[in-house]
Order: sequence, then structure tokens, then C-alpha cells
Amino acid sequence: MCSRRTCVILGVIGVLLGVIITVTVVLTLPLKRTFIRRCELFPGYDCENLWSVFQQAYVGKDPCNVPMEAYDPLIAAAPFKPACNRMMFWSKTKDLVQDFIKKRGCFLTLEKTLLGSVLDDLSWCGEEGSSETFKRFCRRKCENNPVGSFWRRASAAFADVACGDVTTVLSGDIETPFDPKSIFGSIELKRFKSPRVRSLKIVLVSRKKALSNCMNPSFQDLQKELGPGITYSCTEMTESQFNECSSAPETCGPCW
Ligand code: CXR
Repeated sequence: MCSRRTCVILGVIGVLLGVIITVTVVLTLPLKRTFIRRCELFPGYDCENLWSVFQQAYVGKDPCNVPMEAYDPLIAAAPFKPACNRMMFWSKTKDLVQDFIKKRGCFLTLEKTLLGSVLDDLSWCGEEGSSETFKRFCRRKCENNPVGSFWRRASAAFADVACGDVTTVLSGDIETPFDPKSIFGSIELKRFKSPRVRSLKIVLVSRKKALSNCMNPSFQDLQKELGPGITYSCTEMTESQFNECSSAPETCGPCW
């Protein structure tokens, strides 16, 4: 057996190890569980491997120093597939679009793809010198935070595969529906390439009293960013017209 002193030291080490393992499991598991559970809804992927590739982007890193390129391996492990004429983008209209998508399943948003759906509405970060994933108290103020960088990287890759007629849902409840600094304006729109993308269909939805319409000057900025070969059209809708559209059949038939 061990001497009293050695036994006490071994006991303390044992307890410490137990605490460390418990803390790691408690802090990491819930996020991992959500990630894997959502991932398993998509057949044909190795979800454990995707989780480990995902973690490598931010674990052990300063949470203000995770650039969007850190997610390149993750995007490469689960690349986006093009869905011509069915891809839907949005800015400042997330909940509206999510309700719409539930009913009109023919459109594809980033949040419906594997990578978009496993991380939708989640928060995560690492810490220098730690192998853990934290899901609370993750700072979002700095630009290169793990969550913001993921959405920028994933949005870029999703827009890269856009083709045909692309739809974007913007808010008519604000004075500047097209915001060049938003992810849609600064990343997605710039990646649409002619002739792969033929046109951009803007759906401008107002919930309350509309503060902007299709003549809004911000759409001139949009046209400049769009590049020469792609034309845009714009349709104004109230929230209820938009929702009526979502109760239409499963096909992506014309609604705007
Ligand atoms: O124009 P943005 O919307 O900045 O970004 C929206 C576009 C969408 O077309 C979508 O494809 O970028 C993609 N996207 C998400 N799917 C997403 N899910 C959650 C971008 N951001 C997403 N988030 C979080 O919501 C991000 O933290 C992001 C914010 C979107 O804000 P906004 O309504 O201005 O900062």
C-alpha cells in the first residue's frame, strides 16, 4: 500500500482528475450532443468526424482570433450542393423566412443544409491553453469570433454554389433594406457569378407599415455589387401575402 503522505497526494490527484473530466464532459457534451443529433438527420455523413473537424477550427484558440478560413476543412468535409432556382437568402428576416421554409419545403436556405442546421442558433468558443468547447459567455464583440466567422465562411461557400434564379428575402420594415455591411450584402451577393446565376429575385416583405419599397436607393448599391451579367427584380409583399405564398404546394412555382 502507500504511505499516508503518498496516499493523500494520490487521493488529491484522483479527485482533481475527476473534477477536470467532469467539467470537460459537462461543458462539451451538450453542444456535441446537439451537433451529432442534428447531423444524424442527414444520412451518409460521419458525424463524429465532422464534430472533430469542427472543433479544430476554434478549440485552444483565442476567441477573438478565429478567422473564417479556420472553417475551410469543415466546409471541405461537408460541401454544399447546388440547388438551381431554389436557393433562398435573407437579411434581417430570419424568423419570417424560417416559418416560410417550414411550409414551402422546395426552397433551400443555408440553415436547412447539414452545416447550417447543426449550428443554427448555437453559440460556441474555445480558450487559449484549453481543449474544451464553451457554449456560454462567448464574446461576440470582436470580428473574428468563432460564431461570426463560421457564418461568414459558410455563407460564402453556400453562395458559391448558387445557380439559376436566386431569391433573397429582405425587410421592408427598415429604411435601408439592402445593407452592404450585412453578410448577405458583403459576402453572399458578391459571390453570385454570371452566367451561373441568372437573376436575383428580391422579395421585400413588410410586417407593419412599410418603411421602404422597391424604389429604395439602396437597391442601386445592390445592382453595383451584383456585377454586369445578373439582373434583379423586386416584389413588394405584406407579411400575409408572403405567408399565403408559403402555403402553396411543394413546388417552387412562381410566387414572385
Ligand atoms: O445579412 P445577414 O443577416 O448578416 O446574414 C444573412 C445571410 C443569409 O442569407 C444566410 O444564408 O447569411 C447567412 N446567415 C445565416 N444563415 C445565419 N444564421 C444565423 C448569416 N448569419 C446567420 N446567423 C446569425 O445571424 C449570424 O450571427 C449573423 C446574424 C445575421 O444577421 P442579419 O439578419 O443582418 O451575424
